[in-house]
Amino acid sequence: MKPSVVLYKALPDDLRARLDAHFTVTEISALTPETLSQHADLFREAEGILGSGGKVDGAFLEKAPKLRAASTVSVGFDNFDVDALNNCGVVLMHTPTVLTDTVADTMMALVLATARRVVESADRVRAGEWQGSISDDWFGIDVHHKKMGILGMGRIGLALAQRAHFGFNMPILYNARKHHEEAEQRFDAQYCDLDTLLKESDFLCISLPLTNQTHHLIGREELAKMKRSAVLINAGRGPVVDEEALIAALKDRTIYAAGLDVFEKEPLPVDSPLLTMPQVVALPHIGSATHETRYGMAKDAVENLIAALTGKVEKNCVNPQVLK
Ligand code: 8YV
Repeated sequence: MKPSVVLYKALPDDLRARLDAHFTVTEISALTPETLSQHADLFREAEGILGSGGKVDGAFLEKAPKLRAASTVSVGFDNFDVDALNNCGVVLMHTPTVLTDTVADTMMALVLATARRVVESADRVRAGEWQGSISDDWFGIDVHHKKMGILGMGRIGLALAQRAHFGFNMPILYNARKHHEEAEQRFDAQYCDLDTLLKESDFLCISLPLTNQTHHLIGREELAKMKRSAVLINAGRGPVVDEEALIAALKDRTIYAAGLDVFEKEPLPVDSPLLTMPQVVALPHIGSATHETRYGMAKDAVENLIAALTGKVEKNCVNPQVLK
């Protein structure tokens, strides 16, 4: 008998067919407390789950006693309690490589959009405000040759450094848990402590996962250390930045602008003060959202689940220790 799998994200037909060839698959709309109780029988039998979004913690695992593998269509896995998975011997698979360039492109788009006031200017044109040659109240700030500060030098940070160094002649500063030799050799990136990064960066780009250590890493004190002309970009996870402190800093002009793809609460509530500020570019978590990359992520997630449930895991595993 084929193992039972609960799918909580729609897949392209060809990938769904691959999954069906290996497993008995039942698709549900999403992974929420409601669907969990609604489909309790399915989860009780499930050996695998595949999807994105939704909390997978100790309480979930109690309801899925036969679970052996979870495959997330994302690089981030902050909605999984990895300790609880380890205790239950559940393998967690993710998609860390396929989205790197796409997310770095999104970050660069936010850098350009905020600095050059792209969204705001386009809105003003649409509103009929372009009536003659533009005055300096339309001007933005340069990107090229400015200091690019990268907080978190993983795959995405490295791809951002490459764009900034070769494409925009930007000196690269970075802070990470440890030195990144490749970034230093290829892009002349300078390692510095967080304080120096905050003080020196013209663009502070956050590319960190959400963990207990990174939650609210950037708060009121950190924002106060930044240059008044600096721009904050976050495309990692919203709660790395204390959003209330960021709103205050933008209101007080402590920093120049913010480009945000992620928020403490998603979708961003429509009454968020961030949406009233022209110096904020807010995107709906589109970091990896291109047709090509989302297909690639789904494909990796399908292959990851097949590998995990057939005991042939070679890559993309968050907790390989449970395989031993
Ligand atoms: C999407 C992401 O949010 O990969 C991640 O960690 O944040 C994004 O790519 C999403 O999870 C795609 O399903």
